[in-house]
Amino acid sequence: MKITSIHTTPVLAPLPRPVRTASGSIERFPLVLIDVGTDAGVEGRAYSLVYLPELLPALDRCVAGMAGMLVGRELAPRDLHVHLQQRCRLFGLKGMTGIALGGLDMAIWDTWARARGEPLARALGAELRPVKAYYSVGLYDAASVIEIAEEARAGGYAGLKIKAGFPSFAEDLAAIRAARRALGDGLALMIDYNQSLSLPEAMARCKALDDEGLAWIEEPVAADDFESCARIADAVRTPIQIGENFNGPGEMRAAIAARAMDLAMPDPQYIQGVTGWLEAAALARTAGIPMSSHLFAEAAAQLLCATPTADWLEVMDAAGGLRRSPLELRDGCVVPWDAPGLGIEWDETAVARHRA
Ligand code: SMN
Ligand code: MG
Repeated sequence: MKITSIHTTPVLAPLPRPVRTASGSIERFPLVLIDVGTDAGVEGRAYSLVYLPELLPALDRCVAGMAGMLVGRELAPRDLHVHLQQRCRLFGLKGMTGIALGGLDMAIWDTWARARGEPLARALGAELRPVKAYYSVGLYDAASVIEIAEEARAGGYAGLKIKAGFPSFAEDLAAIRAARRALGDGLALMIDYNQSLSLPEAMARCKALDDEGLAWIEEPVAADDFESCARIADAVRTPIQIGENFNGPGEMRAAIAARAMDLAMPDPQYIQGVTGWLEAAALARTAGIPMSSHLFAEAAAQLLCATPTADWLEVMDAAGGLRRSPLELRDGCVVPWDAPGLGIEWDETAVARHRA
């Protein structure tokens, strides 16, 4: 089966509310939808995303340019991944090219699984099963976080992740304690500093939070500062979580070697797609590290079924406003769709409405 076309559509996907973090705010999610056509009539799709609308045109052109390297080739996901890696070796697969590779790789694997009429997880040799999920939101203070915590409970999630990194630690602590009170003891609570702290400030705040019963503290310092992450992980009992910024499985291997984290949460596009995720899952298994997901809930629901140390699925549903089907939550878990591939079907009216 050969690839005959790959089309890209830049969109600004609607969000129920802006995602405010200590390192910037996202009002709508800039996505590049990727649609693959084959000479057998099988079609597949996925998407890439970037956090800044100003960069959406560049990502769209980058995905389209790399897509052109695949048209006319056999639909063999692993071979196509190697081909793109080789073509881009001189230029490098960091940043825009890395996320374009990730999005294209997801779309190719989706098409491959659809050609087999199976959900991706089953086509990879794993059975579908519910995956515990947490509701992921932005930065909320002690007053506004209560409504968010109630939404997490009402939504059927097993946990809630809030952003942290207010100007004062007292504000962080107040929001965390308010969320904990509103959640009760049954739901997990995680926080995410989005790389906003210096090492001394991170050490102070993480130590001061050690008795708050947090499931993890995420990206306290710069994501690529593995040495500082390792020092924090050594100094506090609360698990330190990083991974959304691993540019491919090679960076995850380096982070594991540096003992930078207790937990890992690759992003399906940054880790360079299904191919990169499967390599990362093997690294997590050999290192005994629980592995969660970042964004891309549709792909994560399938991939975590095929991840030996699978932990949490993050639900910040970037593409939810463009899809025909909502994610299905049951008993604190996302139930992966028993549909071919990743199961993404676009609502074309919504896509047209939000086209950039
Ligand atoms: C995050 C990062 C970028 C966009 C949205 C959310 C955050 C997370 O780091 O872990 O969800
Ligand atoms: Mg994060």
